[in-house]
Amino acid sequence: MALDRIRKRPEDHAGANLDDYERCAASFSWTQARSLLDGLPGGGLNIAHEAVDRHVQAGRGGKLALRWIGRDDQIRDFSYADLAAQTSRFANVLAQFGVGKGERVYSLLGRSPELYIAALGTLKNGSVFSPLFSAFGPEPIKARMSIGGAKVLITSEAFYLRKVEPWRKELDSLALVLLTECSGNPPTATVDLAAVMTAASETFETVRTEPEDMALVHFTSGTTGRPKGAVHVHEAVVAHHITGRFALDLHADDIFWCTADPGWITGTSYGIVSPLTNGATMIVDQAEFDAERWYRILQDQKVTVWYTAPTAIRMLMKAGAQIPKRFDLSRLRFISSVGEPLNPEAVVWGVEAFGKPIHDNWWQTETGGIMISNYPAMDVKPGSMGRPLPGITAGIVERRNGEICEIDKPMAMGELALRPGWPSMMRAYLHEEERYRKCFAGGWYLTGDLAMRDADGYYWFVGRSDDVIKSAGHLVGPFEVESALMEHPAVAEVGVIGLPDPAAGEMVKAYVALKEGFEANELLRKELLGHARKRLGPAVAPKDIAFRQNLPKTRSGKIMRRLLKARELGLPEGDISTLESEER
Ligand code: 6R9
Repeated sequence: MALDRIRKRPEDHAGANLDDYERCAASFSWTQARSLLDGLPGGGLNIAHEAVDRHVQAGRGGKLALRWIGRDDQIRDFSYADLAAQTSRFANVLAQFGVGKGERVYSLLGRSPELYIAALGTLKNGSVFSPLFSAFGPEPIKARMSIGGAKVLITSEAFYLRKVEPWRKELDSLALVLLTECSGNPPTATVDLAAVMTAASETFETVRTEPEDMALVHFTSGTTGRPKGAVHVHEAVVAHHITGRFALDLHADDIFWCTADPGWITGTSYGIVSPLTNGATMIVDQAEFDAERWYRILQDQKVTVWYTAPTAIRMLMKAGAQIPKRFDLSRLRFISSVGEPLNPEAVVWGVEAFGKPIHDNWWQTETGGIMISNYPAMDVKPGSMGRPLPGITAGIVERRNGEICEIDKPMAMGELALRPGWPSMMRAYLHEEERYRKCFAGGWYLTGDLAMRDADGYYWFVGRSDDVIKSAGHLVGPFEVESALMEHPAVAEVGVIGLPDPAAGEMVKAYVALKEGFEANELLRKELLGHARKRLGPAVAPKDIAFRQNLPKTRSGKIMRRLLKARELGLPEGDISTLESEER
């Protein structure tokens, strides 16, 4: 079924927060958005206060804040008052160990209640929270913790022993390791979190943070170099709050399920902060994707707003549109997706399976919150990311004679750019002044994505302007993968690219040239795959490796990933004027 527009009728969006896009965008101001929140006495602002304690102080402490569903279906409920108490305990634990304002607290946890408590407790203590994805292997963990100067790590005993302990001594800054799921006596130089939590007090006065104080560091990947730590400040909460209202249509009586892991920024901005500041009930599922399980959660938990990702939607599509028919999904009011291109077929499939379209939206680790979105009260054009949030000015730009110019022509391709100044914009890449500066030109923040805007102001994603890979929603930096493979004694050179994959969007593939004396065979291929998986973890490691005698390189010796990709896919090779002659 080809559909160029899914029309919205008034009954489709009765009571929506954003009931008239044009009017709302015209009258919007960030000052007004800020006035929806409390603030701390004397002009301070703290994300955890807005997410949790504000509701308790206003008499809403009994409301269910977080329902956690364990892998084995065990349920643990936390009211806003429970969350306030638990996060205060955690803040007290940090304070007792001398962890202060601005110091970095990392998590390496699956989606356990401790992760959510640690995130908010860290912010209460005025410290900076940096969640790592638990599917990372030791290398990505070590790189991110050393860039950020981690002072504290909270992780499970099993993760600690496998992924951190072997290199811990190399990280001088790491003073405290708090362990969950301790099997007995905690290993040397670690602390059993449960024991210190029990002993800690349930009251804690939120440390006074200023709007511009650092709150969160989320790591993202570029084409080259080390991972980039995008710095977000407490002021970001203004954007988390208002974009949740507008783009996800969050209301206080919603039951909201964001399926993202907090190790990815979506799982923090919208899997912790936004639903809580909006006073909703949020669902967290510890288990990994499973089609039946997901429909059952939507049904049993009476989920009203659901925020997920294209890879998951494609997997649901694969399982068939008949399965959802077996479940009562009548409470589901709004479905939304982010992270990769959402194919028009998926939007239309949503209508078939759920009786409503899936609303795509676009943003990045750097933007901290949703920037472009489809809204309840706006027609959906399947395949389009929608229109800028109120308060956000977007444009399509190109570089002409070194100057950044806006392209006004409908459906002309250029780089997607945003006018800086919204509250959740990153304030820096940690210790990477130059890379940060390069993101801005001509009064724009340049996103690195290529896009088009149509005559109605809808944005259409075209692709990325760099070599970063988006696999199952996660950004993978080719350089990080190449570096891990280069450590293997057999590897002389390596180029890593993303190839189209029907489920994951893109699949990481490495091309390896071997050193003299090594033979390209299946055994070595498997060994290299295993080596990469062990170092990098399953979320980052290549799924496939091919041997090449020579890799295409520029005259300056850089591997031309683009050319590798074009050749693999049989596409035109484009400009190869810088290509060093190669023996094929
Ligand atoms: C939130 C998040 C950002 C990059 C972004 C773009 C891609 C995100 C998209 C999308 C097409 C969408 N991306 N949303 N591409 N359609 N709706 O994903 O952050 O992990 O930093 O990735 O993801 O390429 O630049 P992050």
